[in-house]
Amino acid sequence: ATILAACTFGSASAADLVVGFSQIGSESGWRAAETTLTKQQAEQRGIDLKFADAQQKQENQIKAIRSFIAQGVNAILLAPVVATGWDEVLQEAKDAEIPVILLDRTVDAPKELYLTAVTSDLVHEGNVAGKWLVDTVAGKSCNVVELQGTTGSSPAIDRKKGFEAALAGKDNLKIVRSQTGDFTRTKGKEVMESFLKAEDGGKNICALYAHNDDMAVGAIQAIKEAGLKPGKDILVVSIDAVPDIFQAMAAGEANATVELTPNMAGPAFDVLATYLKDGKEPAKWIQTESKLYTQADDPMKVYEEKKGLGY
Ligand code: GYE
Repeated sequence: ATILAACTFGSASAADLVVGFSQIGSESGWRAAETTLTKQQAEQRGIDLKFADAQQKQENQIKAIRSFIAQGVNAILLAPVVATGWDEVLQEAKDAEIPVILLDRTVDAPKELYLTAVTSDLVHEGNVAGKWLVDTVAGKSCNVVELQGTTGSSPAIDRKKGFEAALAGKDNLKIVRSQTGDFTRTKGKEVMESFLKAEDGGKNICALYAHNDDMAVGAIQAIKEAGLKPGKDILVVSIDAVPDIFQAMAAGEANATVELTPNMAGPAFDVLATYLKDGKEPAKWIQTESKLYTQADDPMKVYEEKKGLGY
């Protein structure tokens, strides 16, 4: 894997390319920023980007890919909503000699069916979050509730795996409830409400681990409505590092987040330009960085910096 700085704004000449982008939807602030940046990066490079929003449905993504193939685009960007069910349509793209680059999520398909995947190390992100919680609670007993991402998506699978690996062997920490909030604020709030009701109003809950900040922000609302103090009565750790989580941190209502850059398209367009120019195949994985932020990292300053970056 090639590790890239969080914001790689390459400017490889990819002018006149036509690229189809099958985007999952706009379920989170992070995803909206990824879309904004992808359009900006295409514009900067003179790429004609055909954008398709799948409203989080795989069948819409498959339809969009088939449409891009019929249009004869030069390449396809795909943020795969779930990890399985892609082999057939990826084979169709390969047969049409149209390279596919995966953004921010991976697929369970043979690697020769896509050119490369630009993603973070999703297991590592969950592990960083888990290690932060282990260190923060020290030996204190702590019941954890978990808001999972979209069921069957690679981030939901891998962030769970990494978090559980960090808690392995720590008898004082226990995940008592775990359910999908589908990466959205609304669902995150709803599911957290059910966790609070099921856990004696939240008295037994010491921490929330949310697979993204949007679900954490929704859950923070639910914790407050239950009369508890998020960030104090219930620790809050999540992933993405979107601006709103830093506002919550500054208010003492969230504790930690693991950064995911929304600029996956910059590196994708760079390797695509090189590949289309001289056929040089990139590594199958271009890994983006993951950085832990806590309340000690001047959250309002980070909030201001982030606001300008596509959010
Ligand atoms: O964390 C979340 C979005 O695929 C890793 O998808 C990405 C995740 C991201 O809904 O905000």
